[in-house]
Amino acid sequence: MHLPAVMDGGPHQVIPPGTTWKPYWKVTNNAGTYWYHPHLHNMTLEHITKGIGGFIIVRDSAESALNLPRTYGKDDLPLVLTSRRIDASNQFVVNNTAYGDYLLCNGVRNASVTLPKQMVRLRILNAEVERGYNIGFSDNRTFYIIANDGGLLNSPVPVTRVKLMVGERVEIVIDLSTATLGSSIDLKAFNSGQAFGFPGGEPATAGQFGSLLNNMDFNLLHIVVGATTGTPVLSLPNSLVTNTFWTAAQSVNNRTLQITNGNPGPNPIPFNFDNTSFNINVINKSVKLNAIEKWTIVNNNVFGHAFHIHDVEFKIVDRNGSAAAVGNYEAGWKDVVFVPVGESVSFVAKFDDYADEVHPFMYHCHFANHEDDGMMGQFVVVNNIAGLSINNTAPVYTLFPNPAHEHITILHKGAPARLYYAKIYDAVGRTVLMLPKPDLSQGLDISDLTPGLYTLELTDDISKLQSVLRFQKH
Ligand SMILES: [Cu+2]
Repeated sequence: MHLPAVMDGGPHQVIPPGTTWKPYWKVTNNAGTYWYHPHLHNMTLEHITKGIGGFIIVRDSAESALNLPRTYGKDDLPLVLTSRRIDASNQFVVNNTAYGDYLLCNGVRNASVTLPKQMVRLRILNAEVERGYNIGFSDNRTFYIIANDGGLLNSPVPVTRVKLMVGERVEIVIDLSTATLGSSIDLKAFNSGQAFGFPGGEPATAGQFGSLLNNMDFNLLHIVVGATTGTPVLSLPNSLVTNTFWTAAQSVNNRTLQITNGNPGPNPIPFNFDNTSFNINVINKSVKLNAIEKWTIVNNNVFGHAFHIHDVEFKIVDRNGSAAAVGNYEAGWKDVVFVPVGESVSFVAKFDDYADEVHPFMYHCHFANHEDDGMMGQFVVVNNIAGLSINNTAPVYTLFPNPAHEHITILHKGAPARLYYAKIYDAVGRTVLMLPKPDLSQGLDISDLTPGLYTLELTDDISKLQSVLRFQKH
């Protein structure tokens, strides 16, 4: 999502046990289907496998003005697709497993649903570790793509198949209005016979890159046609929204990232960018606030990858240097793009609104195993204003009342302090509260804390210098 980096929850934002982290932001993304999950480095595969994640469905006035199915659970269903391997103790296998053996749709095996005899919208997320899906229906019918990762397309795109890689979302509409009541149809992955480099096309049925679902067609969701609802949508609008995309000609900075092999050796790191594996202490790229940039991801490696970038939605402008090679199924705003083996993809994005020299945003392969192994980098968006004088002394804060019960007021020169971050530690040094950019106009809310002595670590919003104060909660 487009939000301040300090609210983004990247690998830097560890939430210790027993701690509450309170990010907040104004949602400015287009209406669309988004999702969240933890981003602790080296832990993404395990966290996603164990099921921590969820959808964020954004609505807005442009989408609401259209005659589209949007009744949640009736004619508008989010579908999270993934698969799991299960061990002899009926536990999810976490280690050395790129592909599961059993497909789960919204956490259910052999999922089935009754959908009304009318236009129905499916918001599909690929939440796999690595597997891609070549999605279609058992009767090979035409369906309509209405949205990519970052919102509605200009107009519905008719297809019979759409490839969905890890992290990607697609909103589709299917027309069940002419189907026979009680008949059924299957949403399927047509994954047999894919070109080499399609994740899940490998022939093996066991081992790290094997799976009982590899290189075959399998069901995602069994659909039974039920009765029409009271106010059905029976046709699709010819046009949806008018997107204004950034163009390659507007780019002020072109970057190229090579997908490369990591260091071979006893503990090999399979993939990275520009021969550099992720290092939490290294900022890989610096982008100027408001810059429009073109990034080209070149994959002269041995397998396909799903490139994802935080903060922005981008427009794919070429594949292998050809604008015509960009599919109309991926013509909208995107934040994940598949880069097949031996190919390159260019996209253009504008890095607006949020500058922060301390907290970075991430870019990475969205295959969780690749990301965990170091196929990730970080960038800061910087706002270099000439002549800006940075105060490099820490402000002196006033704290009252102290002891306090509900709220504690933090003032700097008589006004509410402007903080980049506030952290509260208990008497034994445990972090209990982490507050990025807290609004201190009403004071700091300490009502949830148990009585005791606390340490307050305040990071100034301008100088980023830290001050430590103590208070008592009664
Ligand atoms: Cu990858």
